[in-house]
Amino acid sequence: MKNKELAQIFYQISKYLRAENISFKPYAYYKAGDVLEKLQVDIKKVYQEGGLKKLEAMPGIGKNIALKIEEYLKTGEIAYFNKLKIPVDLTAITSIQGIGVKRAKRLYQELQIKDLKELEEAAKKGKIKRLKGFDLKTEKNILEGISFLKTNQGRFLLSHALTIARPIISALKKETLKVDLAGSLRRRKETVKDIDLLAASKNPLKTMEIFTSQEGVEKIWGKGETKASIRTEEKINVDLRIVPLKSYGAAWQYFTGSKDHNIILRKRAKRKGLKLNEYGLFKGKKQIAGKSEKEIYEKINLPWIPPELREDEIRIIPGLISLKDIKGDLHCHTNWSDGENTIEEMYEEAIKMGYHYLGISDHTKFLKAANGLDEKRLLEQSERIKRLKDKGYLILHGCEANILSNGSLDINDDLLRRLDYVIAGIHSELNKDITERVIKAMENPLVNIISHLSGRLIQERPESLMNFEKIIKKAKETNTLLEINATPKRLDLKAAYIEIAKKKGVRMVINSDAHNREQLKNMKYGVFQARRGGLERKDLLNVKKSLSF
Ligand code: DGT
Ligand code: CA
Repeated sequence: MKNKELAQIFYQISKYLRAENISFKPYAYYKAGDVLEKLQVDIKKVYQEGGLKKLEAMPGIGKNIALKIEEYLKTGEIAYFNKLKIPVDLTAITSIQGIGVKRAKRLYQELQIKDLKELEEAAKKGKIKRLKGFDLKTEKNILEGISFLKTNQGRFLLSHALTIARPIISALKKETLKVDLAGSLRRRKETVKDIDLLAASKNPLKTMEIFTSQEGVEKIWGKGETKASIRTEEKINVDLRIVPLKSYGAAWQYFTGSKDHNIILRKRAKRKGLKLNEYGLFKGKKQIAGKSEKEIYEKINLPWIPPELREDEIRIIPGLISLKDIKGDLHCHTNWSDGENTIEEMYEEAIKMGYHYLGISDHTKFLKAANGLDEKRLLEQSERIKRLKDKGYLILHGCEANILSNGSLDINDDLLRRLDYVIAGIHSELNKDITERVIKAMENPLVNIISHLSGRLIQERPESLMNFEKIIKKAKETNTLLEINATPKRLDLKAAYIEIAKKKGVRMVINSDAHNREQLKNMKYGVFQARRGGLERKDLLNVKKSLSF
């Protein structure tokens, strides 16, 4: 199918156009990419059946884009894209902090830099700082960014790996008795090395055949009756193990890990005179459990432990948060700032998801690149939202104000006072100690929530320097909520911080930070992270069905 290839091209066109500050068009291409990526039928078939007309009838596909799809299906190329694109590994280069598409283009035009290796060489030779608009700081950032990337190599972001795993599982479902995720992916680690799958099947050879002959398999490392390994075109390895039903629970437990957790369980079993391995729990030669995970945990006097908690110690948390507990989202952006959808569209999606309310929190004026709202536009937005509230919309009006260098906010208090709540976040000078800035912001009684505290981007940007203990203490004292940001690249607070904040009695809120309606669904990643941090319902604000600050 050409769907994915085309989607990638449209995403790239969108990126290039955005870099040129062209309005509307980037979103149209982004949307078309999204539609194609999710399309279940082959786009070629759609075209063969009904030509341009049928393409145009698809949601999100206009005439212009339909013509480009036709061109691609006929010639394998899109001239418009060829003209725009540069032979640069954009994904890699733009993953460096401070390098967007625009700068990547200039680096190519002026220094012919095409990939990270060439970028590193140029930075080491001091060539970057000599370019207009670049300086020593950019050069330093580039070198730091590259060395940071190197330490993370070979691991995949949780959301990415889950997206790859889902269709594989669906394909296997038809041909198996049971099939499940295992390994770090089931434990919802921030990043995973590979995808571990487990299945039970009446016909293992046939199941393995389906597994290894799927679309998107780039390489088959091995294929037997109990184990097969492949690499997908996304360059991630997938292992599938097939076990008999009577050992399924034991194998699922074993291959879920973590290794540390397995060691703890095995020791517990041993103390009771039992033996635990991937085939089952044994008393002498007799298997006394193994069909389900639950019976194994029970026989060694433990409740079933959720995978997110299976790390290096046993944690039993009865009120552990789950996705269905979430009743609303308090952090999202609309097309009033840098979001892609209207307030109404975001709200519609939130209601579709079963939420009881949605908080709108656009950027404020310091973030010019994000079209941040100044006092006047924030006031206009507040009037608009008031009209919607009058119509019965359960919207809370907030904003994501910027914490400036000295800890003050970029919007005056009189205006903030008119809002239902205020989020404050740091979006600048992330490479300096942020402790005092955050503390000063929390001391402002109008600030209710601190967004994505550490500022890290997984595999891209390390967290900012901060005295976390001190921040936690102040959050408790001022009754400020800490956000668990669910954006897959952020997951900020990280699990270890969530655990500490919880112990100190600081309340938290899980927010998607969505910039379009689809991204509201990122909430689940925040919930995974909160579960890994042992968060209970009582620690969380947005489990309540109605809110007031
Ligand atoms: P990853 O792949 O690095 O993201 O993390 P995992 O936890 O998925 O590790 P992986 O794929 O090497 O192994 C999957 C699970 O299999 C692991 O979580 C626990 C189990 N396992 C693998 N090797 C061992 C071992 O030597 N001892 C024990 N007790 N368990 C193991
Ligand atoms: Ca793994």
